[in-house]
Amino acid sequence: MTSGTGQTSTGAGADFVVVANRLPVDLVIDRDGTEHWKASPGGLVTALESILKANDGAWVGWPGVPDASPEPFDADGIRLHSVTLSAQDVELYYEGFSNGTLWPLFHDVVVPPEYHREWWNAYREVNTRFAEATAEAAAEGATVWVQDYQLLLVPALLRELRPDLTIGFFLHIPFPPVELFMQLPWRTELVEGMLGADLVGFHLSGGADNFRILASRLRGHPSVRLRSARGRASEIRVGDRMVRVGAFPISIDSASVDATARSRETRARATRLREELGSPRVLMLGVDRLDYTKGIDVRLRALEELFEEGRLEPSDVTLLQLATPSRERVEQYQIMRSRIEESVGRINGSFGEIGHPVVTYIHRPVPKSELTAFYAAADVMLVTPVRDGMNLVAKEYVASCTDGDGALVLSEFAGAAAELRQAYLCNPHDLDGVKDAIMTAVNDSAEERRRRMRTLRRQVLGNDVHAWARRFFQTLDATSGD
Ligand code: GDG
Repeated sequence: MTSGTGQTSTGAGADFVVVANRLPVDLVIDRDGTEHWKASPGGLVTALESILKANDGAWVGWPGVPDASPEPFDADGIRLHSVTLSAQDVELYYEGFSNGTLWPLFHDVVVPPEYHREWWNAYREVNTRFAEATAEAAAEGATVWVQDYQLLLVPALLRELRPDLTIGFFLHIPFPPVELFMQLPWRTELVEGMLGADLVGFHLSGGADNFRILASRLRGHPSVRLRSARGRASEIRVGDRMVRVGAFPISIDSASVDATARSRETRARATRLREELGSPRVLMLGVDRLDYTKGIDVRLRALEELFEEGRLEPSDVTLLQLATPSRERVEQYQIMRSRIEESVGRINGSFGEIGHPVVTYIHRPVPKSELTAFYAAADVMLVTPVRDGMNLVAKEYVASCTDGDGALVLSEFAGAAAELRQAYLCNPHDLDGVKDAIMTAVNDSAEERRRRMRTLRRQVLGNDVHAWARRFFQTLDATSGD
């Protein structure tokens, strides 16, 4: 059997296939040219691992290095199928259409999206390659789960190749209002691509509503609202098929984060960290991929003004800001990085003391265990995106706050705000509002902070990523069985 990646695969295919831009492992090529694989265990792998193993599962994705085309291989009981991307594919499909067009458009045009036919052609071509690789990897009647905005065309392309499959699609980022989506020269193709799925999932019902309205405006696909036990859903008629659309707010492996945070090593590391940072009265924390949607600049401006106005005493406060490198070849990311680093320098120049900066800024990834210690050590977590599909960092902080004394300042524009109502919510476009939320979080009594955190922890520990995947599959099963 020849796969869409031009490689030979063996066996009759998998009963359950996940399709995502990236494989759950990265191919690493050392300086001397030797190749090895490194696990990149994201939330999705954690959520799907047991289902993948129990169902003869496979994963289709890009190994993260241009032109790499390894044979399908097994890793931890999951069969991995690589889709080969050339350096030009990475530039046009990934950095271009995915991250220069769709990402900013779907995040409320925080920066202007660019529309280039060359990017679109590459996107369509690469999506076709993913669909072909998946068609080869899936057994007769298999269930396929396509992930995210890089692969919006895959559901329809795959259905054409393999009408026997049950296809789910989940979008990890917000789905924009109709008025914004309509800017896309290729809007019809993209919506039809998504409608190739049996179930289209979003984090929030607002995204699902936007999609439903768009599908009926653009192509006259009629839709009906459904009432389900777990909230609203709807169905869209596409020819003789019904496509179900619903909200499935993603979560984290809460129990595992909680256990790591409780461990003796983490607690010791958290104590040491506070000492290393000069034992501040208030330790604030920001953890983000360095992305212009995350509002790192917003929180820095808020802090700077609070220091200037004397509402916060610099010697009392330290902000630890972890900004993991991301999409570094995309121009808007370079611009944002310079702006953030300039602010950090300015704030430290004005308010830091020798040996004691007020902002400690780290621009490199840290190990997961270290990250959990950061969460456990922090008094106030700052999550201030101008738009975010969900924001798992907010949930990870809550799960790590095992002593119950911590405060989450959370943007209303993060999907997580729909569930985490007891956070110190703020509008990131209203700087005074952000400052007030930070001050309330700092000045509230320990009792009030604990009361809020108790409710937040109930929410996060009671709704984990396993429940998320279960709900999606139950709905997908019900949809395909109709
Ligand atoms: C997209 C959507 C949605 C960060 N730095 C390090 C590190 N991280 C981990 C965090 C967290 C993850 O990365 C980031 O997840 P977010 O949800 O905050 O944001 P996106 O990357 O933008 O994710 C988002 C998500 O998809 C899921 O659907 O919530 O809205 O934009 O898990 O912990 N992990 C380690 N070192 C780091 O330095 N180990």
